[in-house]
Amino acid sequence: MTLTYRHALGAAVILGLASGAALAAGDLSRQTPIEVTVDLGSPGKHEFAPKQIKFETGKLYKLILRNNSNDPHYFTSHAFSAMVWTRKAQVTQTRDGKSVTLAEFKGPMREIEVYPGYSAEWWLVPVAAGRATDLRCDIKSADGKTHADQGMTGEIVIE
Ligand SMILES: [Cu+2]
Repeated sequence: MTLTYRHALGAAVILGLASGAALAAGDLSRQTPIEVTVDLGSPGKHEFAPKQIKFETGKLYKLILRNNSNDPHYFTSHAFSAMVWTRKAQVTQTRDGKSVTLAEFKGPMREIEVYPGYSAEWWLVPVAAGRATDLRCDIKSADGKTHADQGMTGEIVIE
């Protein structure tokens, strides 16, 4: 019994090695990520740059949300979050010229807030095509208006 089991296991390992490439090709989460950078605000301006973001279904993306402004900003689109599968979100920092990961979050993502001078990475695979027109930042300014009211809105297209 033990011998048979070992034999079967050995065969499975050999088979696994032989078909490793084919298996990896089917695992969409293990692709080399396509980098997409979105600037959340710029000094004195509340806006997403670019304002329209494009993705394709089935590809792994590293969506870099970079905040070079003086205010915190949200990246909120519930329509978008419902059309993607999240591999992880992570916070990185540059130390001695090298990117170091400080934290990694696993599970579905709804929105991300990025603080001034920092960036966050959202690793995702779009699983449905469509148009999300609800991208916005709902942070309130001193005058009571949200950043979205001041133009910090955008659109995400998944083809
Ligand atoms: Cu904002």
